[in-house]
Amino acid sequence: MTERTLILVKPDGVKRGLSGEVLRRIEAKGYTLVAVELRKATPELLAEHYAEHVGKPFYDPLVEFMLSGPVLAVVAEGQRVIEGFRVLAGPTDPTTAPPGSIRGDLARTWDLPVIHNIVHGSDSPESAEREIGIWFPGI
Ligand SMILES: Nc1nc2c(ncn2[C@@H]2O[C@H](COP(=O)(O)OP(=O)(O)O)[C@@H](O)[C@H]2O)c(=O)[nH]1
Ligand SMILES: [Mg+2]
Repeated sequence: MTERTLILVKPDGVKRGLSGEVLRRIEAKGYTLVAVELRKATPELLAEHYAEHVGKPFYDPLVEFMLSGPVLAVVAEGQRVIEGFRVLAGPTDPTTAPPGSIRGDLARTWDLPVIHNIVHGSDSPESAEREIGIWFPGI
């Protein structure tokens, strides 16, 4: 069954000129781009997007980071794309993310209050539906 996922190239990725590289990897894997838009987040939008993290110690730095520049918001489509993009992205910690993954190849650890790891990808069908509704209402 075809499904859709919400992907963000975070401000670190956009600033470093890696938007095209992330899109290239999504397309090279065989997924279809449904929507691609350079966007400026807002605190309200991020409170919805990162609802599961509100109140955690890294939440405020995470919001500040996500507001530090534009993000590339993407909807991609394909069989098992939610799981598939999480594998393309690699685990949250870029130091131990395997080479070959976006985070493993393109990100590293810095002495910063929040992890800079290039991309966000929805983690379940429920998250994907919710997040696509937040970033692309009406799609
Ligand atoms: N400083 C810090 N940042 C974190 C931590 N966990 C997550 N983050 C940041 O918050 C984002 C959202 O966290 P999460 O949903 O758990 O990870 P993801 O699904 O792999 O992006 C991550 O991508 C990181 O940018 C943490 O333990 N410490
Ligand atoms: Mg997450």
